[in-house]
Amino acid sequence: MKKFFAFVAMAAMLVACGEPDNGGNGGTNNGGGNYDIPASEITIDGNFSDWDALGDKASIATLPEGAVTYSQLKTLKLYADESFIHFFCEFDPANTLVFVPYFDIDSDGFTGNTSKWSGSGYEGKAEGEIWTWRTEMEYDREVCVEQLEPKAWDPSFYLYNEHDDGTTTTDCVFESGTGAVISSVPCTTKDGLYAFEVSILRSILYAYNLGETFTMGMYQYNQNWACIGQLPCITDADKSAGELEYMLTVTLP
Ligand SMILES: [Ca+2]
Ligand SMILES: [Ca+2]
Repeated sequence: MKKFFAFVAMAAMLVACGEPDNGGNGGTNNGGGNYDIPASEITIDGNFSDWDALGDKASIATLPEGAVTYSQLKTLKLYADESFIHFFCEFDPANTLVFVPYFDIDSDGFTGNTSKWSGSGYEGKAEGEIWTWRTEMEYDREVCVEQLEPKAWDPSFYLYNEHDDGTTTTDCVFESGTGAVISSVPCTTKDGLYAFEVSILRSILYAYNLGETFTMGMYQYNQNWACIGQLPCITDADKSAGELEYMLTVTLP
């Protein structure tokens, strides 16, 4: 639980500081946070030529050839600089509701939650909707009935905690709406695909105690919270052959 309190303290400190200033990043500031944000090689503007310019400085995962379990997420790019962890996603938007990045904070595949990638176990995640839906009440619960418009991603952050008594909990440590995450609204790219780009202020991840390198992967969920996209991923044939599936490595400068 030590991490939890450190995270909340950092969040409170960030919310308390400075005047609004998006600096060189110039993106959609989702919430009410006030930060001085320095310039970055990635500008959150829905123009992805800055990602092309990064070349192999970015870590990139693409959908492999062959049958895969979840196929709607086509490309994931990750890049970290002194201030931000940036990501880019290109995806088939059909029935999309939520994107969730997972962080293997200790780069140890045997610690944390190992239910998503066989070679990586995550301790941190962030959940945010990327599309609006019209909802209706069905009996006593609200259900998504019509996919409407894309929207900027504004997640809440969670830690997966294992306790001494053997139980596990997933605890929210940082709510959405702080402005510490800057996201473009998904826009069309090619062949019916959409893409968006995001910058996460590294300061809000300090309580995750990220090492110089860590691993990160992405899930795309539909309106019923069923997975429809995953990167990185390996083919079903490679899974059957016993290969391990790893998340993507990110190196912090
Ligand atoms: Ca851009
Ligand atoms: Ca781990």
